[in-house]
Amino acid sequence: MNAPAQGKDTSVGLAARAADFPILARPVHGRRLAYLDNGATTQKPQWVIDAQARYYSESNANIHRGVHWLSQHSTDLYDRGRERVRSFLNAAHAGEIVFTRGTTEAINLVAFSWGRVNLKAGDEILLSGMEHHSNIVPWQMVAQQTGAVIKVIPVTDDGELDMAAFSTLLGDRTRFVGVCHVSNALGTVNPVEEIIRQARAVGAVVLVDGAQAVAHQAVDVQALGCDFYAFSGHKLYGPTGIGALYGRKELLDAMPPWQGGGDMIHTVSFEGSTYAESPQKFEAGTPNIAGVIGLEAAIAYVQEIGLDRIAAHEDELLKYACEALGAIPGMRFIGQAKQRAGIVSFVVQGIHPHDLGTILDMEGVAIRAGHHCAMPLMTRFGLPGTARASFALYNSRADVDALVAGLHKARRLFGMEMERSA
Ligand code: C6P
Repeated sequence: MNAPAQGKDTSVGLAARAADFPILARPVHGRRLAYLDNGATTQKPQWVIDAQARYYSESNANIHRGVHWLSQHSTDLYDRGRERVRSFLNAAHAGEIVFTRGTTEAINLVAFSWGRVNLKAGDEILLSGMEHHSNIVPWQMVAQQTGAVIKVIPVTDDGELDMAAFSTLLGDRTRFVGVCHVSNALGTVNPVEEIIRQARAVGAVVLVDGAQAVAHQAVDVQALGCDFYAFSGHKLYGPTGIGALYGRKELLDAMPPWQGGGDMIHTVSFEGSTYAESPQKFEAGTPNIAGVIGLEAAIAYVQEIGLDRIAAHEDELLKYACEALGAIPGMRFIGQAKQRAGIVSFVVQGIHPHDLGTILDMEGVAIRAGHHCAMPLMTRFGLPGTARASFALYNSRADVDALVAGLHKARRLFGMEMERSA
């Protein structure tokens, strides 16, 4: 086996940033933690943890309600968070940013507000075959209610979208196209610009699920030309329970609210209510104010480092990992797309992914094993699941080395490999 150079980290200098993330210093099962489950959620830098704590100790009050100073101060911080997300995605107006609990809620908002009003029997919803359940199940629910039909863009053996099939599937009846920017289960970066261009040419509305993209590459929703873009804060070094939906102003303005309550109304009487403008119209009830503060801090953190540097670092780690993992006997990569983000999905012949996950855990290596909430994709590859290592800015070659060593250990435990002599 060609062992990768041990220890020496030639990546573009970001691994030192691990010191910003207190959790990475804690051992797991007595081992140094190699956290490679960033697709599930990233760890949080002290900067984000402090921003949220400071909000509660210095600025906490409900927003949009009080005339008192603290409430106005808290409202200003919340609005600053919206402006930060607007600039992060390069949306034209802050009003095009709706805060949600995360990607899942953002997609449900579109499905239940836009979808229920705009879809009718016979209309076609086109989804990619590598969607996360979050971008499948809400559309199935709306299809059941409206009579719309779901069509699927097939995935090639390399884990890319079959673009010829996509063009053929697009037609007069296509009203909506839903596609992930980056596949959580394969790491494939989809050609979303081209998908959006073709979809909009037939008058379809396009939602891009950016859950696995925003922490790894710069996103410009105006350049993309998408109608909706969804992401979660917790995969972007921010807190859980907060995310955002970008929606084009004309669409958001025309969409009905999907939840009713305080803060989303203009007037209320028992005869009927009128609603606030977007985005308030979609943010019923007291929002996750501290989450917005944490998300704002997380975006500032990422912007300070630079997404280009993060992408280069993760790309270097991906190449290093693919070379090292590829040398392990019985290794099969699932997804070999030409454009990939820092995700490696694989199976090792003769060892169930869950067993791999458990053995690696005992070595301090955290990966994800299973169907990754992409069951139709696993079915496409004839697998119950895969093992997945996903990278973040704080990962280093040492983390990959720990993964490789853990996989050799798993093979030894399964009697596939002898102890290597020193
Ligand atoms: N994927 C993973 O380990 P939420 O849970 O709303 O923050 O994100 C849902 C979601 C939607 N789309 C994609 C492409 C995703 O990857 C995810 C979350 C995690 O891959 C948990 S299943």
